[in-house]
Amino acid sequence: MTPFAYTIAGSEATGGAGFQVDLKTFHQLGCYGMGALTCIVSFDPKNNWNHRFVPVDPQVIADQIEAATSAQDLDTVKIGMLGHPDTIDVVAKVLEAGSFKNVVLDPVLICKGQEPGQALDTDNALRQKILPHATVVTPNLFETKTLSGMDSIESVEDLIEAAKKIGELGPRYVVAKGGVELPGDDAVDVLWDGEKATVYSVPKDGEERPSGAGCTLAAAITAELAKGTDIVDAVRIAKDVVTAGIASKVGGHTPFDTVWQGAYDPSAESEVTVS
Ligand code: PXL
Repeated sequence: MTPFAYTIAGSEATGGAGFQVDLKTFHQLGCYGMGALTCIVSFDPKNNWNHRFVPVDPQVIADQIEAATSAQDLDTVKIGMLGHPDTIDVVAKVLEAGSFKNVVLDPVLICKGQEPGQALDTDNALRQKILPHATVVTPNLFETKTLSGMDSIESVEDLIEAAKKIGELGPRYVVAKGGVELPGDDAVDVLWDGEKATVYSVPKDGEERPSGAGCTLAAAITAELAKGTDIVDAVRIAKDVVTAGIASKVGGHTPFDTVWQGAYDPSAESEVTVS
């Protein structure tokens, strides 16, 4: 039977992040993609490509989730950008009902263009109301520092330490991403499962972070969990999808490139070293 993968995320109108990336990734990995839109982000080319952000009405978010979960038995969901405390309340209620076996949370903490006060309320609500329901959380280096409370993360050992601290906040698995910012020649991610750390490495491909890498990683983990893949392999496959997508990144009239999910070849040998 076709596996179903579900996302609750925001639209990013250029197709380089958010909901659009999630559906492309689900499809590339053989899942039937479905989702609820939480907000609409339209970058502003007249203003340095900053974010213009519009939240979707909370009742409309609830209606979308009702439609999808009534149409199919969904057990795996990715949570992307929520962006507003009212959105978080709606999604928290859905997660509290406990019908999802796998909840993959990409903890998008900052959206440029939001009021700083409201952004802080959103971050706090995410931490208090969504994070405890996550099966997997996938913070980038900035989010890892924020969620762990560690001032500096300069090594793989620091990244493991931070992942352990985030694990204490509730999620079963923590995938802390070093990305291009963590010093060293490799892009390193750490999976903490409550008992041990698994370290995933590939050589860095440039020093810029293309748009959509984080969304692609979390969506690919979601797709693999929906297919029944175990977490250690799901993270490795997801990192292969991102690595292939960065090698074939797409440029445009934007100051950033974006990851191309269609570049991933499941029959190719893995590029990721796992230890
Ligand atoms: O990459 C984080 C992200 C997620 N979701 C949406 C976004 C962005 C970044 O721009 O716009 C909708």
